[in-house]
Formats: sequence, C-alpha cells, structure tokens
Amino acid sequence: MEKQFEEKLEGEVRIEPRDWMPEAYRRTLVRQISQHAHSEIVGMLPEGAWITRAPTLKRKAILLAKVQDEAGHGLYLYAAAETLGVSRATLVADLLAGKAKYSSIFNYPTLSWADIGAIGWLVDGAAIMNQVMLCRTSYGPYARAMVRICKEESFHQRQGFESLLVLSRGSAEQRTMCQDAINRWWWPSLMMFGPRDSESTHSDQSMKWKIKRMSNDELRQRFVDMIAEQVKVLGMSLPDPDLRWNEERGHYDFGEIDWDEFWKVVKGDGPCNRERLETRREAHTEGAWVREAALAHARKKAARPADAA
Ligand code: FAQ
Repeated sequence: MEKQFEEKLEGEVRIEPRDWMPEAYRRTLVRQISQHAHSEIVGMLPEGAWITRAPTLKRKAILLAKVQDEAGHGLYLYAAAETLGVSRATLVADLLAGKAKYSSIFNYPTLSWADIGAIGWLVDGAAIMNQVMLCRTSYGPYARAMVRICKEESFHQRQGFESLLVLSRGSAEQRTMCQDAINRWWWPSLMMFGPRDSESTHSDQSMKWKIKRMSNDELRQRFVDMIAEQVKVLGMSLPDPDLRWNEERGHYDFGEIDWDEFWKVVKGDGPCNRERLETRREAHTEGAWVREAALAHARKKAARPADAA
C-alpha cells in the first residue's frame, strides 16, 4: 500500500479520502488544513470591525461580500479536513481552547480605513501567493477547495489595491493614512509565509509528500518581488531601507524579519491574540441556538419520508 501511495505521488495522481495514506501524512494534512480553516474564520475579525464604518455604501457592500467569502473558505476547508476522519466540532473546540494555531497576521489591529485596503492588497496577496501552489497539492479535497478559494482571493486582492489607489490619489491626509497602513502591514505580511526554510519543521517532509510545492522562503521572495513593483504604482514606499533590486540574483533583496516578534505572536502573545479568541468564543456561545435549530430542522427533515409512509 505504501508503494502504491508513493507511485501515486510520483505520477502526480491525487490522493483521495478512501486511499491508503501514511498516518503522518494524514496528521500533517489535518494540521495544515485546520490551521488554514481557522485562519479564514479568525481572519474575518480584523476586517469585520470596519463593516459598520465603511466610508460609502459601495465600499460597505464590497467589504461585506469579502468577509462572507472568508467564512465560506473556512467552511470548505473544515469540510476538506473532515474527509481525513476528524470532526469539525473537535477542530473548533481546539481553536477555542487556544490549542490550535491560525495565521499570525490576524493578531494585528485594524486602526484606520486604509488598513482594509492594505489587508486586501498585502494579506490576500500573500495568501494567494501561497495558495496558488496549494491548488497542486497532493491531497484531492484540499487541492479542489483551493481552486475556488484562489479565484475569490484574487478578487479580494484587486479590491484592496484599488481601494489604496483611490486613497493614494486623494488628499494629503488620505495619502498619509495609506502609507501608515502599508508601514504597519508590510512586515506582518512577510511573516505569513512562516519561518525561514532553515527553521521550518515541516517543510522537508511536506515537500516530499507534495503537500507543499514551494518553500516558505521561495514564496516570500516571490511576494517581495511582486509587491516591490506594485507599490510604485501607488506612489508609496515599503518600510524597508534594505529593499533593493539585485541584478545578479534577479530578485529584490530585503531586510531581516523580526523573528522574535513572529514567534511571540505565533505563541499567543501578539497585540490581539486574546481579543480574537475571546470574540470567537463569544460568537460560538451566542451561536449555539443556530446550531441547535439547524440540527432540529435536519432531524425533522430526515423523519419526514417515514411519516409520509
Ligand atoms: N502564523 O514548519 P513550518 C488568509 C507555524 S489564509 C502562525 O514552516 P508549515 C486568507 C506552523 O504552523 C492564511 N503559525 O510549517 C485571508 C508550525 O507550527 P506547528 C493562512 C505559523 O505548515 C485573507 C510552525 O510554525 N494560510 O490569509 C505561521 O510547513 C484575508 C513551523 O512552521 C494558510 O494557512 C504563521 N504565519 O508551513 C483571510 C495556508 N507560519 O503546526 C481573511 C496553508 C508557520 O508545528 C482575510 N498553510 N507557523 O505547531 C501553509 O501553507 C503552511 O502551513 C505555512 C507554514 C506556509 C503557513
């Protein structure tokens, strides 16, 4: 069975839920897919805080749609994780108990309207850079979920960029707001790609299993190369004095990430970690009646044909 599994990987045949797979492969997928699902759900909070404060009806409608998309992404991903034999209730319980990880980026506050544009451009931009490779991941349900998610994320990135473009062509105050948001979101966005390859616990094995197709550092470099060009269109700058084009490498060089800050946030001690978990716990408690009603409805529906007979 192991040989068949290896042959499938070698021949680029997707692994499906009913196929035999090594236990460690299954566990790695549950870990990564559930962390990804939690990120989408917690990721609704920083932007959700601006739905009632969006400057126009058009911006409010766009933001509402985007935040709803993130909820949908979370649900596809929990469903993909469930195909590996773990229940969504267990995964959510782990998140609420503070035992599960989610992306570090969502532990930073959204201080101004420009942050919503910066999240779309930088955070969704980093997310897509990583997720495009995941459309080719070796596990079928995860890869298929990613195809749809990527289509929606690319709309998210464009709306973020367009929103910043408007601010960048606005008043002096709006331009300052735009630059300030870029300054605050730049470094945390680079952290989304995870630790340096040399510090990454799972990369080697995940690359062998074709769960990951590119390393953390490769994706981070691609992101820097893309954003360093796009920021010129905005007429803004990135807060990194070491950022410069390296002709020899054919890439932008960039400064050192504050890894102490990264690990602090990952371990639960970032600016908003406690607030985010508290908000999720409250939503879970307050939403109990919706889950109960949905279950009661499903039971009633399932009982109906028997009643009719
Ligand atoms: N934050 O060995 P590696 C989005 C952990 S979705 C927190 O390199 P791996 C959409 C890692 O889990 C954003 N923890 O790990 C959106 C591991 O801990 P563990 C989420 C991090 O898995 C936009 C340890 O460090 N995207 O933004 C982070 O091979 C706007 C060692 O790391 C995904 O989840 C971090 N930044 O590579 C929503 C994509 N980085 O489990 C709303 C799928 C690392 O041993 C608004 N995930 N860690 O305790 C992946 O591609 C990978 O899991 C990586 C990490 C690349 C994130």
